[in-house]
This record gives sequence, C-alpha cells and structure tokens, in this order.
Amino acid sequence: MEKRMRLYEFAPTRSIRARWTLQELGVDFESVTVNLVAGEHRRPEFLKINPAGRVPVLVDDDLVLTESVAIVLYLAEKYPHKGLVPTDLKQRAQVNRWLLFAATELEQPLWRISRHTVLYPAHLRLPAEVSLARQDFREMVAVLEEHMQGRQFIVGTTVTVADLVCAYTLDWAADVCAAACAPPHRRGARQSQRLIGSVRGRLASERQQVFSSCSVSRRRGCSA
Ligand SMILES: N[C@@H](CCC(=O)N[C@@H](CS)C(=O)NCC(=O)O)C(=O)O
Repeated sequence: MEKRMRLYEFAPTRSIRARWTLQELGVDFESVTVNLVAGEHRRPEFLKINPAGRVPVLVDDDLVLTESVAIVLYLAEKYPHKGLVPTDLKQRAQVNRWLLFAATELEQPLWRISRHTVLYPAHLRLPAEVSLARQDFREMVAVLEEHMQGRQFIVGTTVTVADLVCAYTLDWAADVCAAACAPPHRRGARQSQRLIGSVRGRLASERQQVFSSCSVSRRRGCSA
C-alpha cells in the first residue's frame, strides 16, 4: 500500500497552496503543523527536513520537496488525470508562465512590503522600499487583471495550479495592501476578486474557512 504523503505546514502561510492542491486532487495526506510563531521551524529536527527552515515541505515516500510552487506542480503532475496541469504543451507553458509570474512579479513586491512594514525590526525598515514595492506590485497585478478580463480561469476553461497559486497570492496581497497600499490597487481589483471568488467557490466550506482565516495570522506566521 502506498504511504500517505506528509505536508509540513502552518495554516496561514504559503502552505495553503500545497494544501489546496492536495484537497483539489482529493489526496489523503498527513498534516504536520510547524508552528512558526513558536519557532518550531528553527528546531534541529525540522532543519534536517528543510535546512532553509521554511514551510511548506511535502514528503512523499523518499521525496522531500520544498518550495510551494514546486510542490503544487509535483502534485499536479503526479495525478495528471485530475487536469490541474494541461496536457497540451502550449497551455502548460502558459500555466508555467503564470506560476513564475506569481512567484517573481507578484510575490516579491509583497514580500518587500511585508518585510519593511512588519517583519524586519523597526530600525531596519525602509519606507522608500514600501513605496517602490507597492508601485511594482500595482503594475504587475494590472497585467494579471487585464488578462482576466472575460475569463474565469487563468489558462483555458478549467482550474489549474496557476489559479490556486495566483489566488493565494492575491488573497495575501489583499491583506498586505489593506495595511500598506493606497486605494488604486483596491479600486482596480475587480478581476483579482473574481479570481479569488472562482477558487473559493471550488472549495468546500471547511476549506473556505482556511481561506478566510489566513489573513488573520499570516503576517505573524510569515517571518522572513
Ligand atoms: N519560496 C518559498 C518560501 C517559503 C516561505 O518563506 N515560507 C514562510 C511562510 S509563508 C516561512 O516558512 N517562514 C519562516 C521563516 O522564514 O522564518 C515557498 O514558496 O515555499
């Protein structure tokens, strides 16, 4: 019998990307909470699993995989019949494009904002970084929002891992921006909200709770 996969996670963080993917695939898995607030990610036993001291980590038999986007791709490719990655090469290339777009163009400015508003000790925070990152984020989210005009899903007509990863990132952005962005992003965020809504709509109520609770403690959980 195949062993259950194990997901090391902390609810309000990027772990959610891996959790949603497992749930969307209907895979039974064991959840191991790594409480970042309590510093469990810095304990030697966890550092043996991920020397970077970060969540999520997926363990599947002898595979130990870090990086949330690598995890969602691995899972989607392990269960190709579920359709979370398209079989068509060009559509798949578009999924990869948006995964990378989320991890580089969207997520990095959000990280910069979080670091310079919440995570770094107060004396190391640079207000100028926040304005620059905010501008970078606005420009890039506008690209996604333009792409989403008239579409329900980022690529094709069914949900893919690009939707799961981008929806999490946009939800995180709503949280970060509520604290640090000026109104224009929020006013222009209709498409983002629709994408988040599409993904949310796919989730059972138990999963929706995970979604809506993530903003509450995410900032405490993501300490870089
Ligand atoms: N690029 C990594 C980032 C992982 C990451 O930074 N995780 C945060 C939670 S959102 C974490 O574990 N932070 C603990 C720390 O940095 O001390 C991924 O996408 O998996």
